[in-house]
Amino acid sequence: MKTFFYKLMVTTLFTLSFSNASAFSYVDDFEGYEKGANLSSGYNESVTAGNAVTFPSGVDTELVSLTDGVPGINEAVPDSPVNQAIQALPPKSRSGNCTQCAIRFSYSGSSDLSQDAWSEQRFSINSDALPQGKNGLTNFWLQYDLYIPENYHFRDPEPNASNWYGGGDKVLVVWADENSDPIKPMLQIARLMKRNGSSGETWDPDTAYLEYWFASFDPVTGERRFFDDKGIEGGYQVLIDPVIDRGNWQRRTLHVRMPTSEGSNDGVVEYWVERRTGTDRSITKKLIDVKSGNFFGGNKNYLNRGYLLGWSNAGYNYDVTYLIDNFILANSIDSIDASAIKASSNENRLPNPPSLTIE
Ligand SMILES: [Ca+2]
Repeated sequence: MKTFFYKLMVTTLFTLSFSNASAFSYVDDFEGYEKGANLSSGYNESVTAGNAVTFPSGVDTELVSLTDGVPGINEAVPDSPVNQAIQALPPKSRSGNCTQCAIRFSYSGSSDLSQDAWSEQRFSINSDALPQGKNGLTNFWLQYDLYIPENYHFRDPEPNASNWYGGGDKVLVVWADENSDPIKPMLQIARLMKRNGSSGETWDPDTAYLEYWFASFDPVTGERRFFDDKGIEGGYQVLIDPVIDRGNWQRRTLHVRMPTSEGSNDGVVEYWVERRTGTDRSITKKLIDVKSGNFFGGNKNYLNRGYLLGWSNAGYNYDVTYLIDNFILANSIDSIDASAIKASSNENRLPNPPSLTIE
């Protein structure tokens, strides 16, 4: 299989150039893996040698079947939403027994406000899957589904702090090459909570606001430079709205196009969240929209690694479990569900049906 894959790549390279026709696309709905497999310890690499993307390590992640009920989630989880971009492809042949399978992320809660929490899943592009001379993707599309449980909460570990916002919990990080090298393109998306006001009033409890930054190598100083570092001033974009997101799936999509040169300033960063994915009440909003990025990465002008979720500075009062499914990493918009990046014309913030009252 691996040999065949290699030959296919070589043949492709001889006949097509990477820029116009050599599509890179990896999709994974996690079906057919072994139920309960520990993704934190390299399980995926052991069963998917030759895959274009592997999930080499993580923290407190495992593969679970939604049909069995998910440990740590009390409610019945709605089936993973269909992603047409995955559905259209032939199913992967795997020997495991997991159906309606997804990655479970377990965060441990504590009544101690100083206690952080941690769960994450790393992913990495297999260099064998790239054309010779390419180390990563300069046009990077990442799409995945995230389930936000009914007991999701976002506590304030420092309720007496004077900053209006706090937190900084990791949501998604992507970068080039091994993490030990600090000077390389690296994009981090995190989330902030809105703290109590000066007179003790609470604003938007449990609402998560987006913050992000993008750093790359500065050829002038030889140091890391931050292209963008947007927190609360970045438009007050809501990442998790507890009223509509609890008990639902979100389809999240990140697009990064690296600048073509140091002086071109044509880098792109875009990020969309589709809420209530898989229902007839889905709504989509674009949370990041950058079209003039100057984050050229020099000889590392690409992305090839990342992790999903990650460290929670705020921690949790009690255990919270998230799910991720329908993972796509590609170099073309053609490989993702493009319907999930069409912004809705209005933001229908109707609550979920169980709490809707008609008078
Ligand atoms: Ca699945």
